[in-house]
Amino acid sequence: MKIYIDGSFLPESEAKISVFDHGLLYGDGVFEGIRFYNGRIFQLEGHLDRLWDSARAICLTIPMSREEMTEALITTIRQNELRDGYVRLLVTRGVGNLGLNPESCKRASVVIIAASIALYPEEHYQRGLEVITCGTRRVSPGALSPQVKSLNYLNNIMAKIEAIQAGAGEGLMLNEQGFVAECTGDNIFVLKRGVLTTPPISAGGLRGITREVVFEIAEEFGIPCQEPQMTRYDIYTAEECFLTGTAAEIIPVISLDRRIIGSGKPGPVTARFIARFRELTQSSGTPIY
Ligand code: PXG
Repeated sequence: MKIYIDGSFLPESEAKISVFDHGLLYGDGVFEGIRFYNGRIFQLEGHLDRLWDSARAICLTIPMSREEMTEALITTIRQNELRDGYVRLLVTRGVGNLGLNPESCKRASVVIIAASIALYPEEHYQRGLEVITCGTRRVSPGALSPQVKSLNYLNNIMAKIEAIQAGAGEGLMLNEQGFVAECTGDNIFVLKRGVLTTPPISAGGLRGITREVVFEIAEEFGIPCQEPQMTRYDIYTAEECFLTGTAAEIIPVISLDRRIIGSGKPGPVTARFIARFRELTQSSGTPIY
């Protein structure tokens, strides 16, 4: 594997970041997780928009242009001779001294890892996921906007640990008011009486790129989509439920807190969304080769 660090391509054993990088010392930095399929980068512009927005929100200057970033991404994938996989793109605050002040960091570092992804097991898509509600609340937007895809994912990790300990496939996170925000690394949708619903961004979830693609598919299908404040009740009483994320794509949910959702099997409308999503991943995107 060849890893991009600040313009160089390094083998895995040499791809290292300083212990004085504030990305490590404080989680001070931002990232994106991007997929490429069939030799094309999926939803590249959306990911770059979000990366630049995350950086701007934390006063971090990305030390290259969007065009240079695109070039670096494409070159990294080419160097690894991949056509399908996952890219982890990080921008860290860079090397500084032992103190919070980011001004001690002279230059941000850019790291790009392109890997062939370990997909979620196919049985998860066939059988559907069991989800539990986590006690850990999603961090409040007044403390740190959940729109910043920062290198500090402890809030989500604490919730993920709860889900794992409960033997669940994913964990549902509520906001401080008890409304549904999202899952630890995915957005959530439910279907009921022909309407698709997902929590509004104001509830504290990330504006997921896959979430946006699902809106487009819903429009294509003529399925109305709403973003009301949601509670767990709306999920318990749904006919179908699924999660969306770059890693998971679209994955059916069959229970929440051991209460069966709908028939207890992945729903037929969910299956249509999955099929259309897979078509889009195979047929759209920024060419790599
Ligand atoms: N919410 C959170 C908190 C996320 O981190 C999503 C929703 C879905 O957003 P996208 O844009 O991917 O549709 C994410 C994204 C991983 C992994 O390794 C997690 C994400 C993306 C890629 C990999 O678990 N989370």
